[in-house]
Amino acid sequence: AFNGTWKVERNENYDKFMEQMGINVMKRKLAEHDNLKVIIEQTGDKFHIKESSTFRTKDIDFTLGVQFDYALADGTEVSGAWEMEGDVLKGRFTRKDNSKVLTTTRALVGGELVQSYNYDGVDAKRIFKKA
Ligand code: MYR
Repeated sequence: AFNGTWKVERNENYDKFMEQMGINVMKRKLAEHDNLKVIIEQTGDKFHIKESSTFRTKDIDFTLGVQFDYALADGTEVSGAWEMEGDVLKGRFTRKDNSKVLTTTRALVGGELVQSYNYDGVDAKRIFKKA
């Protein structure tokens, strides 16, 4: 059900979230308008994701429940895994530099893909529309 091409349409509290992540104001301004596009291909419990934005393009492969490494667009490295709970993807990732946890979910809400983020007490959302 997550399969498809998703383009970010709007953000909620994303600037505050990135600030909590320690990202400077110039990068935050650019990241707020990064035109993020994710192409999701799920086959069973395996996912292939093509991420593209004004910062980079990147291919990611993961299997539900299996830990993998990922670098955020600013270079911050995390390690963690996605799990499926009902119809919701739940991710739990740990920053390698400070061991703090970043949790994230992906859910389909009214035809939109809603990705939520939590880091160090700050929540944000990015909402994607199907291309
Ligand atoms: C994916 O499923 O797209 C790849 C794995 C994602 C791992 C964690 C995502 C956290 C992204 C946070 C970005 C916030 C930048 C401050």
